[in-house]
Amino acid sequence: MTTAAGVLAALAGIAASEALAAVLDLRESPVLSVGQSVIELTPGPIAEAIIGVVGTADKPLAIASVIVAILLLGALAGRWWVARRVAACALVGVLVVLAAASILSRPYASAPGVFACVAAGVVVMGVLELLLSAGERKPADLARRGFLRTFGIIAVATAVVGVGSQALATRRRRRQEIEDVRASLTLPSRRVSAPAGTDLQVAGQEPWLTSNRDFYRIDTTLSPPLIDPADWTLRIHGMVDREITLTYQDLLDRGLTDAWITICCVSNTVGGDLIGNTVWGGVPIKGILEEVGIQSGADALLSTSEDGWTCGTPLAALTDGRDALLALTMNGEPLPVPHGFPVRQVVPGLYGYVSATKWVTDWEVTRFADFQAYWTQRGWGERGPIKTQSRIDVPRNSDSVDVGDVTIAGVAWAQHTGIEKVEVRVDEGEWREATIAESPSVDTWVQWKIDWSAQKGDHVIQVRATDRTGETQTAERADVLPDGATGYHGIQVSAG
Ligand SMILES: Nc1nc2c(c(=O)[nH]1)N[C@H]1C(S)=C(S)[C@@H](COP(=O)(O)O)O[C@H]1N2
Ligand SMILES: [Mo]
Repeated sequence: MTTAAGVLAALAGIAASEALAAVLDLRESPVLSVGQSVIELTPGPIAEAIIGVVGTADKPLAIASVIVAILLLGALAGRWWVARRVAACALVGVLVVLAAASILSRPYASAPGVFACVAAGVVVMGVLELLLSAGERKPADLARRGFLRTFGIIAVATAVVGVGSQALATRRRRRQEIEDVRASLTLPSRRVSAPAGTDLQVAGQEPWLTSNRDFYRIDTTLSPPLIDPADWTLRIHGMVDREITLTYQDLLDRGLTDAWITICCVSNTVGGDLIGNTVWGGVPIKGILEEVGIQSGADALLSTSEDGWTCGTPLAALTDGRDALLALTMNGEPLPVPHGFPVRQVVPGLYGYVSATKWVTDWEVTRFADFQAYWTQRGWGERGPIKTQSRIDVPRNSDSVDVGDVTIAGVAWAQHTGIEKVEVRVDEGEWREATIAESPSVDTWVQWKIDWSAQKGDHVIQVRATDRTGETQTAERADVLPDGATGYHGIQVSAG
């Protein structure tokens, strides 16, 4: 019993240290570090003899022997725990000190690494205490049952933590590999700044050009797919004359087109911030579809991502000449991993859920009548054209402003139609037309601003936009479900 408790306590300690190493993102876990130290401290001739026998398995062998040694010493600590507590604690303490010394002697010596060793020691003693001390004051029968139950619980927890931390560590390494590949790519488009006149530079206003870092992110994945561009392919099939499979290099060979496009989420509430604007670099989807030849009767492109998310896009929007792209870059950089690296779709004028497939790997040309995509299965609209909207960014809702001159500013969007005018009213008075900034295309949002002479008291400010077909956004409030929110954005401020 005491031996089993000791071994389990040692395993729990190892699992805890591995978990901390994974969570704290350590270069080496304590076990790995001690294994390295063992290899380095093994005298040359002995090391050579070992390598002669086991070959390149010397590293796994070193780690395995470290683990076996820890388990044996754990068993010993278990046997000593009840009768020779001080000796048992000292044994655990010596192990912790040795592991910490090993960590500190490594090139990437780290305080968190030492912390992981100490925590492991605490876990070992905690488990021994739980398993072996609780039974001391109970009749043998009860004690045995209690021991088995506690033993089972700790064993399961140890297994879960152990496996989980290995999985996390593996994923971390893979993410780093993909980030390194991404950083080493040199693509033919470069980071750019906002074209002149697009940003009104009103203090507190969101920039016209959204940085990759600040770009909203929406997807159904818990952790983004990690795809090496060298392995990426896009299979195109369905109602086409020729099935083809494209590689990343195929796309690069076609040359990248840059386009300013504001994308937004159907879940963006009135006044919300699930919207961002940047320059995307990619290959026009239209040309690719012409190459494969769309058969008559097809009206949809069903795209699937590496993680199995699906999206149905009207073929009309992909072939009418707008800048619908298979994008490789976002503001001149390879797509960030969370935004679809290595390749995603971007289509002006459609909400993301029906157009902007990230990590896209499969295209089926088909009919809307023949499938339902991820969100349409869940009650969202089939087509998802973006609704004209406007938002007040300055002042903020509930702000206090000074009496007198106040600048009201914000953004408005009607992707692929363009914004004709933006109007603002205070306290349901007359609509007054705001100044609209420049925009390089009808596919982006525009900034607007207007001066207001605030009088003392509380006020309600509202905004509305009119698109270039002359249609003014509706005042009628609609929820985001099923196909996008409507209504005027309004804020309350008090002037004093
Ligand atoms: N693979 C995949 N692509 C996806 C999604 C997703 O869940 N999975 N979400 C879509 C939705 S709803 C939106 S609004 C946009 C958001 O893109 P972003 O995260 O780059 O801003 O991605 C779209 N592409
Ligand atoms: Mo979305």
